[in-house]
Amino acid sequence: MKLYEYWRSSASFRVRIGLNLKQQSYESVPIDLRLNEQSGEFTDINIAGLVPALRVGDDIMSQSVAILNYLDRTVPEPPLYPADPIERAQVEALVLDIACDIHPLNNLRVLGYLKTEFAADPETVNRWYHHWLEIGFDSLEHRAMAFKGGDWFYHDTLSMADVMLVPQVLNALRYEFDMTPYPQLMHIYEQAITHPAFADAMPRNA
Ligand SMILES: N[C@@H](CCC(=O)N[C@@H](CS)C(=O)NCC(=O)O)C(=O)O
Repeated sequence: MKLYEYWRSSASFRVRIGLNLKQQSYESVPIDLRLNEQSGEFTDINIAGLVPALRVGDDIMSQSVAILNYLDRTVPEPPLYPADPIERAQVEALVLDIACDIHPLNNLRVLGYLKTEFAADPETVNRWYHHWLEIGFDSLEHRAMAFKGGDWFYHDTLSMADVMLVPQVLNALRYEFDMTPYPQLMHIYEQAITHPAFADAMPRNA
């Protein structure tokens, strides 16, 4: 397998965690977002110009959640979702909270567009970033407590919810977002990054 990725990309980080959890070896193909490589030849791999993408033989998959779901179907252990349909839907909702309602608003190209098309200065861009993160994390903190408030996001069992949360929290810390109002999210993050699958996937080790 070949993973097209950028070391600092949170969507790539999700897939690295999944590959580690499933103990799958892969070749990393770096796509440097600072050099805008995602808009060059890489569009032959993913026409959307976004990392990550995973090549398996002649087949290419995009979208981190689709890739992780593929891994979960092909390598069932350890499972990324609960077996019970209701519980699975609850974990999927946490995944979508992050993948659909938080991450896209703060993506590189969105922040770049604010700068180039609306002349937003760095402080304004930061306000935008923090605003959407605050709305997203406010509800995630409540959900984390409702789902028992243990060491992992959902009922104290490692799941896709953690695979999604950890890169999003790391990204928030990088953008100097105040995590004080989110003690449970921070607790999950801090204990998760001691797990080898998460620790080895951290951007510094990519
Ligand atoms: N929904 C996509 C999001 C992918 C995405 O936004 N990737 C970012 C890095 S985290 C990217 O490639 N950004 C390039 C850009 O914004 O130009 C997924 O989960 O794979």
